[in-house]
Amino acid sequence: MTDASATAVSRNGVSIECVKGDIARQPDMDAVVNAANAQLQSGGGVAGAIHRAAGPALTQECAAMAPIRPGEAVISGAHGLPNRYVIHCLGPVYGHDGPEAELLAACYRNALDLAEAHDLRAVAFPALSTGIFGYPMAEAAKVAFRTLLARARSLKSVRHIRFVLFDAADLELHTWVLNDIAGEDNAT
Ligand code: AR6
Repeated sequence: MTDASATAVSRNGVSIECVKGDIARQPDMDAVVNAANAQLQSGGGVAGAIHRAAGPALTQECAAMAPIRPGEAVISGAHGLPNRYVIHCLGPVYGHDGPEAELLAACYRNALDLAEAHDLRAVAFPALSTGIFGYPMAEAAKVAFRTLLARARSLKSVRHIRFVLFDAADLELHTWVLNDIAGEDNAT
């Protein structure tokens, strides 16, 4: 379950919130996003939590869609997870896959496009690329929220975007960046 709701910003009837919690425990979301590897197999961090909770059927389903490239997103069933779908994104490895910001933004856009194509209302994201892939968290948060706020203006089915952060410091940083970017965005 979600531990704490920190902040929410609304654009065009779409709410974007940051919470502290585990991406594999978001039962009120239609889809959760996986910080995947190219082969769409289990791993550490988010991918480990999602594949453990979903079970081996997720790995089997994903094998047919692999490999994917940085910036790409694909969708699968959720199997043992309490959601309808998993959207798998391959974020850029910082300092290796470039241009990083464009590839990271593409992940968020492509994930939302898949959610729209499946008429989903609520989608939860982890902070893609900020763990094993080494993207500095503040920089990644700016890319993520700029992309989500811009895309929120044209979303038709998605109404609720949740950003799930693993610990209190990450939540605090994301809350700050979301409010800052939402303020900039209001000023334009
Ligand atoms: N719920 C929410 N956030 C989490 C969770 C969780 N259960 N676990 C970790 N985080 P990462 P990446 C945070 O490494 O950087 C995988 O093994 C974590 O603190 O999962 O995109 C794949 O197989 C960090 O801030 O994703 C790939 O090879 C963020 O989620 C590679 O790692 C992302 O961390 C992907 O690396």
